[in-house]
Amino acid sequence: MMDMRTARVSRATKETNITIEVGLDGAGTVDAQTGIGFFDHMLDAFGRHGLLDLQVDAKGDLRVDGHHTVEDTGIVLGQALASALGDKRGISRFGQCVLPMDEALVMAALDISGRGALYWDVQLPFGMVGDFDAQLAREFFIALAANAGITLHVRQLAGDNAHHVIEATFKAVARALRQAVEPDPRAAGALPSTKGAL
Ligand SMILES: [Mn+2]
Repeated sequence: MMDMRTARVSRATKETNITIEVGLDGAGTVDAQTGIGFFDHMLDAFGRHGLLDLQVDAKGDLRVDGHHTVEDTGIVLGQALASALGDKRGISRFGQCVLPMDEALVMAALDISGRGALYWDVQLPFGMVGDFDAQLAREFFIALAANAGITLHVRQLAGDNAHHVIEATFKAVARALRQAVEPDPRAAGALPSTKGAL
């Protein structure tokens, strides 16, 4: 049995002030307060379907727009995930999910590689979903992948409703992440890498 893998990260700039607590071995209990209702809805889905315990307190310069708040939340969540993962011994490392949500179908595949990068093929329209700029979904995942040190592929296979496509994206990444951070019972605590480092 691994120790509880949790982290708390705070980050303050002239644009945002964000504190995130995450538990990888959680129950999907989420309290997300970002001032952007649709983004709170996405973080709620992310924690619930990733079985993360997640607290997000983000105060950003929403008088400008949501960009800094969403991007910086991705940075801090990525840092918190990396910290909670610790030395990464015994994890499954890879995860994937093809997630349907009504007409939308989104694939996520990820590798907790230590090399953070997003490979994104999702066709989202310009414009808002509620109070959330649809373009910010990509910005969030760029920041998350870079700061968590995960190789993240996200690919839209179908879908034309922006709410569905974005929500399917968050859920697919969450399910893939849940698989990848899960302890591999056959690994006996070893690091899943041939080069001895992740
Ligand atoms: Mn929804």
